[in-house]
Amino acid sequence: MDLHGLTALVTGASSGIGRATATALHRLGAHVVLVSRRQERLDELVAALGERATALVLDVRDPAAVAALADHPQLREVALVINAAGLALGLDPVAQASLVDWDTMIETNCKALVHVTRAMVPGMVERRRGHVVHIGSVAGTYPYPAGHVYGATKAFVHQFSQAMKSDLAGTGVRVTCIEPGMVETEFSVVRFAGDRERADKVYQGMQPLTADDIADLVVFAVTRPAHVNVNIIEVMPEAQGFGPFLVKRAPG
Ligand code: NDP
Ligand code: 8X3
Repeated sequence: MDLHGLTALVTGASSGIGRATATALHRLGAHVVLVSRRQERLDELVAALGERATALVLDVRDPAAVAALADHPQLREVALVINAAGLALGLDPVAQASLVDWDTMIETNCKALVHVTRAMVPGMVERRRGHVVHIGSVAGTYPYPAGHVYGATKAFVHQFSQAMKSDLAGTGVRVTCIEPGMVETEFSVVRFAGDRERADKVYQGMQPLTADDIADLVVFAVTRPAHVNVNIIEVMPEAQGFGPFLVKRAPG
């Protein structure tokens, strides 16, 4: 499908899923507006993409900067919003985990995502055209040890997305939540505070998904005919699965 003439706002565009999605949407003809905090990464992507790409350096946790997106000249007619900015921090059990990390995950994965959405959706409803894609996670549905707050933020994204669908039905604005399992990006390097060796171990001996695999699914969702809304896509590497319930038994 041709996305020529459409504008896509992509948060988290400096790396991983956001970057791959921005690149894929641009390849299909969209003008991409790239948001993240790292200017040099965005500048490098804009240079690689050439025309139809704009870098907007901002922290999505800054409510004023996010609210101002609604009036940005490049976003007045925005058709696609891809909420990919997000992160996991730490993998310590609930009694030891860092409250600062918890706050950062909640502020980024939940609060910032709803602020970006709230800034963009009114214009889309007015124009009777738009599509919001959230990047959730399997961690929002299936618990795993030390996944507590990260998983809870993604459960929030899942439910927010579904509830948005209720409100937006009939407005011409679509909403999709894509919920991946393991994708090799900078995700684990960020989770383990820059410890690349520990991050690499997460993907050792198995084939994880790639950011391009997820970008393909975003493209699939946004290129369906206008009457088709893909609600949720859950996706995992072939090598990932589910564990059994944990039962702690009394000794003896
Ligand atoms: P990356 O770390 O590669 O990318 C994360 C992106 O989010 C970066 O571009 C980063 O940009 C941006 N970001 C983080 N915090 C902020 C902020 N405060 N303001 C603006 N931008 C921010 O990870 P992924 O691509 O893997 O992650 C993308 C999304 O996918 C996240 O929501 C993640 O939870 C989700 N996900 C990832 C999975 C995985 O296994 N990789 C699986 C399931 C879901 P910068 O640092 O430049 O600001
Ligand atoms: C990240 C997916 O399985 O590493 O959202 O928690 S997982």
